[in-house]
Amino acid sequence: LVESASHDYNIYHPMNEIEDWMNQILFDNPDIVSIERIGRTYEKKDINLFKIGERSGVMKKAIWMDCGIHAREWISPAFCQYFVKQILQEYRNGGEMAEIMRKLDFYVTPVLNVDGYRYSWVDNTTRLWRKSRSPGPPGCTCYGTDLNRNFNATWGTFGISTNCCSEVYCGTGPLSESEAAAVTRYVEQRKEDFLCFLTIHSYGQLILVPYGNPNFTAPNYDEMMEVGLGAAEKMKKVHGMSYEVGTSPDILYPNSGSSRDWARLTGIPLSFTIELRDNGTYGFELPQDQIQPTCEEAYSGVKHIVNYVHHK
Ligand code: ING
Ligand code: ZN
Repeated sequence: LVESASHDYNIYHPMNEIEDWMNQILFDNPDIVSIERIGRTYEKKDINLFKIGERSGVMKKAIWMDCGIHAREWISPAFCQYFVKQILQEYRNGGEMAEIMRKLDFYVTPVLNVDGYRYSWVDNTTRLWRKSRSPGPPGCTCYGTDLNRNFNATWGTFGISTNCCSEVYCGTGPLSESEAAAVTRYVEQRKEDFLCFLTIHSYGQLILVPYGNPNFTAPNYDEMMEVGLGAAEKMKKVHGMSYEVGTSPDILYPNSGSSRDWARLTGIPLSFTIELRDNGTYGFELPQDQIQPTCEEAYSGVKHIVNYVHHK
């Protein structure tokens, strides 16, 4: 039933192959999958989103997941691909996931930073690109804004740089980047329907909860910590890997302008950043033989969060 059998989930794929795979998934599962373009990148490439769930007469609640906001974090789009394959398979098998997908839709963007991701595939010299690919402001010759510093969440305050050559350049203003604006516009438009916002990164093996700004605490911080700790516990059971749970100021350092913080601020009750493997041995260049185990453990963590949302 679920075809796309020719797609190898244990290797990293360039953007054109991910696009072909998306179309194949749509072709094979037209009853429960649709694709929507949420916007265009600086280089005028489509940013495509899957909507996955059983069709229903009423507006369904939904869970958001984006991958590949940072170009070099190749394990992140690999996880979105695995996640989509897995929920479709489980839906067809009629288990717990079929039940969940009657009630909830999954909105999955496999690659948000399309320009950056394509650039990271050009050659060895661009492999570790992180940012978008828009040119800097007049007078600055560097390219790219850190999309995870560009959202409207105490923008430009912590963990950022105003130097356009920096890896954490926050842009000329909130949502100066079309990619961040696309997510914001799309989610804002029906934000009452989104029960949970998940944004997938690497590396560090962390589950981060809002906020990156140490001066603010989410009203349901305790709830998010409990759900996050539950997810980490499930993840450890799969291959024994530990994932730390907390806010970024508590675990590492403060930041601002992240999509996770913006999602919670705009009213989505649960919001998490998941930092996949590893802990720095290979960093962003995680070997392909770790794709499967990383996806298996992450899936088990995400499933814990999804189950919580479903039963809440
Ligand atoms: N890390 C995230 C980033 O945007 C983060 C999240 C922020 C982690 C602050 C730790 C501290 O920088 C990655 N890897 O992108
Ligand atoms: Zn990242």
